[in-house]
Amino acid sequence: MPSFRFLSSACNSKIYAQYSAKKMDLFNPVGMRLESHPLDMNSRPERMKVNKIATKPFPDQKPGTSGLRKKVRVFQQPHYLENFVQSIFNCLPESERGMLIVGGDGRYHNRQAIQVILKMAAANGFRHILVGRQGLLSTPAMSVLIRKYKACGGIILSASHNPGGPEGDFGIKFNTTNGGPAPEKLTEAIYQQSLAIEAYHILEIEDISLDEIDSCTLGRTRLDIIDPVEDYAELMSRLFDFGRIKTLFDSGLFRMVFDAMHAVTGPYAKEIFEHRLKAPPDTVINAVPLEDFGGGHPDPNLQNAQELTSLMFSGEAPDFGAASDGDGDRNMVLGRHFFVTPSDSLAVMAANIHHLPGYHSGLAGVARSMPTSRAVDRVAESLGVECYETPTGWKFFGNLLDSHKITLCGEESFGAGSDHIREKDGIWAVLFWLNLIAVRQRPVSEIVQQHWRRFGRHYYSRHDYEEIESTMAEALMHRLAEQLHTLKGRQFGEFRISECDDFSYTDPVDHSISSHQGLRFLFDDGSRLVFRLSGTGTRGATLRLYLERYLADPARHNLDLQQTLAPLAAIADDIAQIKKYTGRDKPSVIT
Ligand code: G16
Repeated sequence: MPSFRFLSSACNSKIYAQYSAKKMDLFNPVGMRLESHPLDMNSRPERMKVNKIATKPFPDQKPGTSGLRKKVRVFQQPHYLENFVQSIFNCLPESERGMLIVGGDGRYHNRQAIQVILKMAAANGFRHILVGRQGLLSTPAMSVLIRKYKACGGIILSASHNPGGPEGDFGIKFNTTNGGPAPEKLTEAIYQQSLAIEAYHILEIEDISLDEIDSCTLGRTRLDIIDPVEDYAELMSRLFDFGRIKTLFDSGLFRMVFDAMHAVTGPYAKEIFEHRLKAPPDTVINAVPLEDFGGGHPDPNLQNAQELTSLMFSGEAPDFGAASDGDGDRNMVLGRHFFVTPSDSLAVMAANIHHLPGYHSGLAGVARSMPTSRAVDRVAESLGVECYETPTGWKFFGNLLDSHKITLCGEESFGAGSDHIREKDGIWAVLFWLNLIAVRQRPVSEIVQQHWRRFGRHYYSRHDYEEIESTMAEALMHRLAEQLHTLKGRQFGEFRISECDDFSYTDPVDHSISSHQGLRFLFDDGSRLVFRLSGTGTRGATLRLYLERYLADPARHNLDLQQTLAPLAAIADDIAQIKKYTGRDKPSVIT
């Protein structure tokens, strides 16, 4: 168990004083079972008042690719957060309301939302709650904790890589008992609950201080404020060869910079890279989590991680650079003057995983989201293991991981992970690369170029058209889908469309079907175009165009990326009329 301190504390005494003084009545509006508290606390269960608050449904609480994401001010509407949280709880049978874990990425509105959730969780009969100190927990750490302590689930407050602050975004997602994002069946059930909700339940208590590691009781619920880093760091030290990575830093010849982007991974990175692996104290930059991420956009890509990117392409560039996003599940890795695309990163990981102590037995299989480049498919083929193609969204990897069909998975959207948890994991990916560099004793650029020589290079890029009018975005997709049957076989210069479809996925484990997951166009030469609308934006619609071109010849592995993809971008505009529908003559973000 984590290092809980069972002391009578500020947290305890404040609450006890309040409730013994007011002698409030506990009633049980949800008919929850009030068996005696299973845990031997240094305190007695207090009688606290549970309020049943009447509410009306909001029509817009349908979770997207990853939970419910909206502008902060949407979440600040009275009852908005409460309705969604109660809808989650209503989907959990009372008998299963054991341990709940709560935490977030520290963004604006986190602190207020966490107080509401703690009070609601206690009122709804959860027997035990763990919350990260200061309300902080990265998404991967949440997954670690749920699995380690066999919790019935966790609530993460984050809008991931979306900007924060009063004008920024906020989000809430629920992870289930396997530590992974709620599958579609559950998110749909939560949505249906939100459309029918009439009341929610909440304890009437003052806010709880979350600043120190501590324990207390909320009525019959035990609450532990825990170190958000400890369990996560401990798992990482078992997966990777920390001794070997330490020698890399000890040598004094290897320099790394990790940009935490003022988001949640600052404390994790400081502990793991600087304290445990003994990297120099200035290795982690922008390490203090801030409510508005210091005004930045906590999305680790070449455009948003500007400080790191400039450094990595400067004369002062260290050997290795990395960054993670708002909630710590995304990663970007760079060598000196060299960017590793997330798709290539996944393929290199797959080809080298046997070098790492936590993965000696190699790969059971791999998976990638459909728009992710097919670089990893080639590795899987050469290793003779299955490569699964899933829709965008980490939740689709859950069943494959749980049934041991895959060991490693990843997405073009700067996400990679393994069967160690059920989320993508930013710091894990950075440690993977550090361990690999320590074993191979080669710079990042050489490791990747060697990989290309062996497997060929998939030139790959994503063009985003953000905040376009939703009706126009849907019209573009609709028109393109209607043309699928006429486009098959069409020639565009040297490129010919050999196959095209509206991607549909049948989960090999539970056989559930997810349709309309993006439009794919495959070309004779192995090139590919994919169109889909983002499921994580909070304003208008975002059209994502994914471009991929495969070149096997090593003499053509050092071409300019966007120039190499330009003929495909022109075909994309031709078939989808992007300029006409979006009103833009170029993408807003290119990654
Ligand atoms: C989320 C999901 C990812 C997905 C990404 C992009 O990431 O967890 O699985 O790839 O969104 O989704 P979309 O293309 O629909 O915007 P994160 O890091 O935002 O949680």
